[in-house]
Amino acid sequence: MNRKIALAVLAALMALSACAPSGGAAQTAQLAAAQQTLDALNAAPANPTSTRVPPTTAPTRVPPTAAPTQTATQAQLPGGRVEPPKDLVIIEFDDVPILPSRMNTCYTERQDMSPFGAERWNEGDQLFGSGPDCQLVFELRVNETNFYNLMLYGTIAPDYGKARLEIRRGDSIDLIYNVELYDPVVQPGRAPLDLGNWLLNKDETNHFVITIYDTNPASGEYKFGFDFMTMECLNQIRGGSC
Ligand SMILES: [Ca+2]
Repeated sequence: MNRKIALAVLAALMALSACAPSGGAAQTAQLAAAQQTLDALNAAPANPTSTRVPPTTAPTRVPPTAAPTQTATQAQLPGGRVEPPKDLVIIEFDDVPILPSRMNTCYTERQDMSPFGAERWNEGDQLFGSGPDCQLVFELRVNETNFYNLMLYGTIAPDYGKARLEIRRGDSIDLIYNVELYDPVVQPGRAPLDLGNWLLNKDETNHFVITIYDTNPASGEYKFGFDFMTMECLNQIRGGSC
C-alpha cells in the first residue's frame, strides 16, 4: 500500500477509536496493533530503497540540415530538373576528349544551338557531327566502384542518322540501343534516354561508344547531335561510397 495512504488510514482509525465508545479487549488489541504499525511507518526512512531513475535529459533537438545548394552545373541542366540527383557527374560531349576508335572517327564540331532555342540544350550547345560508319568513344571515369545510372541527352533532326550506343567495361562490350535520330524538327530528344544502371569499376577502363551506322530514308544523311550525359552514383554496394 502506498505509505501516505497507509498513514492516513491508520490516523483515521486512531481518531475514530478515540471518539468511539470502548469496545472491549479485542478493540483495544486492534488499536494497539494499529498504533504499532503507525509508529513503525513514521520511524521508517522515506523511500529507503527507491530505484527511481531520475528523468533523463530531454533529447537535444537536431537542427534541420541545410537545404542542398544547387550547383551552377545542375542549374544549367535543361528541362527544369528541380531535384538534382546525388553525386551527379555530367559529361558535356563537346567539352571532353573523343578517344581513338577502331572505326573512322566522325567529323565533329561544337554547335551553338541558339537558332533552335539555346536554353533547351545544356550550356546552349552540343557536339554536332556526321558519318557514316564512324564512331565516337568517350571515357566514363569514376572515382568509386559502384552502380551508376546513365542518362543520355541528345538531339533529333531532319538530317540525322541512326546511332548504336554501347557501354564498354574493361574487356566486355555491352550492346545497349540502336536509336533513331531522325525527326522532322530540330529539337532535344523527347526524353533523356535512360541507358540503365551499370556497375563501373574505378580500376577498369569504361567507355561510352556511339556508332553512326545507318540513316532513315526520310533523312538520307548521317548527321548527329549529342548534348551531354549524366552518371548518377546509386551507392548500391554494401559499404561502398560515391
Ligand atoms: Ca551541351
